[in-house]
Amino acid sequence: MIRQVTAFFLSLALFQAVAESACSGRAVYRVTFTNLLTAENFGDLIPPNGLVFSPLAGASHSNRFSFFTIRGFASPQVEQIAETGQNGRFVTQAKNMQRTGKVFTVAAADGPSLPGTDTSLFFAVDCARPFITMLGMIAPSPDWIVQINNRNMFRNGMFIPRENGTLIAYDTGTDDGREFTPPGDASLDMPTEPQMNIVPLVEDETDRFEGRIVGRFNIMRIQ
Ligand SMILES: *[C@@H]1O[C@H](CO)[C@@H](O)[C@H](O)[C@H]1NC(C)=O
Ligand SMILES: [Ca+2]
Repeated sequence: MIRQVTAFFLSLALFQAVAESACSGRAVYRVTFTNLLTAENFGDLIPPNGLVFSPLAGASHSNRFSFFTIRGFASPQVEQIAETGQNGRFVTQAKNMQRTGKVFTVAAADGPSLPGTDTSLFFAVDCARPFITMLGMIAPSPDWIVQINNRNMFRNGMFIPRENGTLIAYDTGTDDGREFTPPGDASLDMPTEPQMNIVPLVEDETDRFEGRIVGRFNIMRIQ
């Protein structure tokens, strides 16, 4: 019995060694968000000039750190992005986390993604930090974001070559507003008390986008 158990743990250790050694090197990804929030696509559902994505921010990181998860609470850093479009607190947090080794690349766009346009950020990943998180506010809005989170670039023994998909709106759960109101207007700030989870906006029956795709993401390995 003891011998069987020992053999089991030995083979488990061997398996883990093989699994870990299967990853080596690093890769660089270009992550592009396309903003589809144009009047042409959404008509009367949104303001006539469309909606922007606030300057996107993101990071590559390990599985020991998550900037946010869907159905979790927004951090103050994510709340700042969701309600104001400013990513300063997120970027500061990510840079501080770089010193712990849990975050690899931190990237932020220098301007918003206008309706109908793309914005790309670049992230290096390695075996210890193969995850990418990137987000921006749908602006103006109360607390709605587009995002990819904790997306693993190392799958089935390789750094994936590419991936694409759709972006929907998420409600960050920190403000109760339902209108496309200008940011920074304190009279329109309606804090959600108590704070709610980050959830797809389509789960709210008043979803202004009626569950439609508000953007696309495209991930491409470039190195
Ligand atoms: C998205 O990915 C699918 C499946 O890999 C592929 O067929 C398609 O060409 C990609 N689209 C874009 C716009 O890259
Ligand atoms: Ca909300």
